[in-house]
Amino acid sequence: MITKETIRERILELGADVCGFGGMERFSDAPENFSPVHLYADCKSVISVGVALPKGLLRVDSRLIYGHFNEDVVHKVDEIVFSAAKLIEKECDGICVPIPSDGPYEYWEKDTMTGKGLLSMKHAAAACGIGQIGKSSLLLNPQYGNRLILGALLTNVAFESDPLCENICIPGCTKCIQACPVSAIHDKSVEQMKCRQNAYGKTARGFDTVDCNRCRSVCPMRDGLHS
Ligand code: B12
Ligand code: SF4
Ligand code: SF4
Repeated sequence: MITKETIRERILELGADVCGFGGMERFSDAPENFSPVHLYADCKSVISVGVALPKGLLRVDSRLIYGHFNEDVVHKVDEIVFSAAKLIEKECDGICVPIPSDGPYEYWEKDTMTGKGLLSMKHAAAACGIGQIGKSSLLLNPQYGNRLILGALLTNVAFESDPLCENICIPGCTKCIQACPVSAIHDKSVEQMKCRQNAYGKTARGFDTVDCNRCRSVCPMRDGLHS
């Protein structure tokens, strides 16, 4: 069986910028429906991956350019976790379940337009030592700031958890909360209806747009710690 470090190297070669490992002890506080074992009963470890958007995408109007690549990278992350799942099944004689990076998901409250992912990728990434959730409700990573698109796979192979990551959300800073045009951000979570109605639209031609990413673009940590 290849080592955890070799698997990490191979996942980075597949195109991930970051990769972390977390055992089930890291998910003991997760609500039952959002625990990895709820999706896959034999899960022993979660492997979280992230692909960073280029810094430039947070320096232009978000509607078309950012909107397009934000969506595009979600598919890239899905491809990485799919290939990584096959790699681990082959090299470690384990079983792996790649999880969709964004949609589809089942949970939907129509009245409040509230959806919940099959697995919260931000919580999974934090549990795997990739970052910490900031006041914006986005994951902040010391090297890539809030620019990571996240994905994860579940496996029955038990890997040792990586160390948890430092929290780089700035004490006393509230820029993301102040910048939200619809005051949707409270206590590290987001009122989904307000955000959805403000942030997503279509052009006259029918192309999807991302009309707002202010909580991401105004963050002094958007580029990470050492930019
Ligand atoms: C639904 C959704 C949204 C919703 C809700 C966002 C949110 N903050 O949760 C809306 C439409 C508002 C949204 C907007 C955006 N989103 Co979005 N979204 C998702 C999606 C599909 C599901 C997230 C989810 O389930 N949220 C609901 C849950 C987590 O929130 P909750 O009810 O408060 O959960 C509680 C409990 O369930 C519990 N919990 C749940 N799981 C666990 C696990 C553990 C271990 C513990 C302890 C607790 C716990 O803790 C929570 C707090 O009490 C994820 C993809 C995914 N599968 O994760 C992307 C995702 C969160 N979105 C992302 C992005 C980029 C955005 C936008 C920036 C897009 C844009 N406009 O440019 C905005 C940012 C808004 C913001 N400030 O958060 C990225 C975030 C990347 C990052 N670096 O953090 C994700 C991860 C997509 C991806 N694959 O990369 N999004
Ligand atoms: S994307 Fe825009 S509307 Fe949604 S929480 Fe961030 S700042 Fe608010
Ligand atoms: S804008 Fe400030 S408060 Fe919000 S996530 Fe970034 S550092 Fe934290």
